[in-house]
Amino acid sequence: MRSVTPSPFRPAKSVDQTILKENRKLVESIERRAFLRGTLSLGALTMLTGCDVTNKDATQSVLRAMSAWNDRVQAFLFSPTRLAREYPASKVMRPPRFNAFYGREMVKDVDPAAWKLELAGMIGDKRPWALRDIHALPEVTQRTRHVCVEGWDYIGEWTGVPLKLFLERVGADMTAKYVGFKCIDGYSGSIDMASALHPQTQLTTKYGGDVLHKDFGFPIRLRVATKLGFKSPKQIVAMEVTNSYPGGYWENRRYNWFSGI
Ligand SMILES: Nc1nc2c(c(=O)[nH]1)N[C@H]1C(S)=C(S)[C@@H](COP(=O)(O)O)O[C@H]1N2
Ligand SMILES: [Mo]
Repeated sequence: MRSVTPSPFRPAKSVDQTILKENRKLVESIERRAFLRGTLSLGALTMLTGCDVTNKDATQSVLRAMSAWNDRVQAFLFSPTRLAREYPASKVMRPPRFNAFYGREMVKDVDPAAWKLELAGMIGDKRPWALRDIHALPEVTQRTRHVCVEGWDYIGEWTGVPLKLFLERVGADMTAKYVGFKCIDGYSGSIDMASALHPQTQLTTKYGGDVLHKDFGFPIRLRVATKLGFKSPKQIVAMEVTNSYPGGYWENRRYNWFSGI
């Protein structure tokens, strides 16, 4: 991770400014280490808020301010051209490691003939896409590291159409702020446009050279090599280009929105 030079930390108004000012160094170091995990200890929270952590409103507003600060810093540091490291084929894990907000036995089957990708928002041609039309688009392969916020990771091989190419193809407004996704299991997620246009961000159809297994996103999933795993929705059914912040399943549960790695 690149280091962050001291930046103005802007806490919520309800918080004692003096305490935050005095502890700025500490606050920033705790905050840097904690944002990747999306969690803070009770002790750290007490330090940050300078008050009883059972005061839920003050704690929440500090966390919200920190998360917003994280998003701004990360968006600022993000380089649209810097590539995530790629690995040799021998390092690829087969099968990959499953994760979802529910058990594997609950993963839904998808009928590829009936499945459609719905398009919404700032897109010129909003006609839904059939799977065979997505398969006909040019694909690229990447071998990169998938990092889950829970603290595990693996190297995988994903093949699919670069999201940038797909966005161009449907006439998306590339000046929009967000691209949002909805999934068959009720999961959702959203990314900033710069990350959507990154060369390693793809709509994935294959893992390790084979058609995606449903557990890993069949028929299509997003793969964002520059972000934590929860930013790559699986089994996508709808995509939206928008200027209104779409949030997402974990994003709405307080995970840091940008979550760059
Ligand atoms: N539809 C859907 N996509 C999802 C999730 C989910 O619960 N549902 N979990 C996310 C999380 S937290 C991770 S780490 C990755 C796991 O991807 P994998 O099973 O291919 O390793 O999927 C992400 N995409
Ligand atoms: Mo994850």
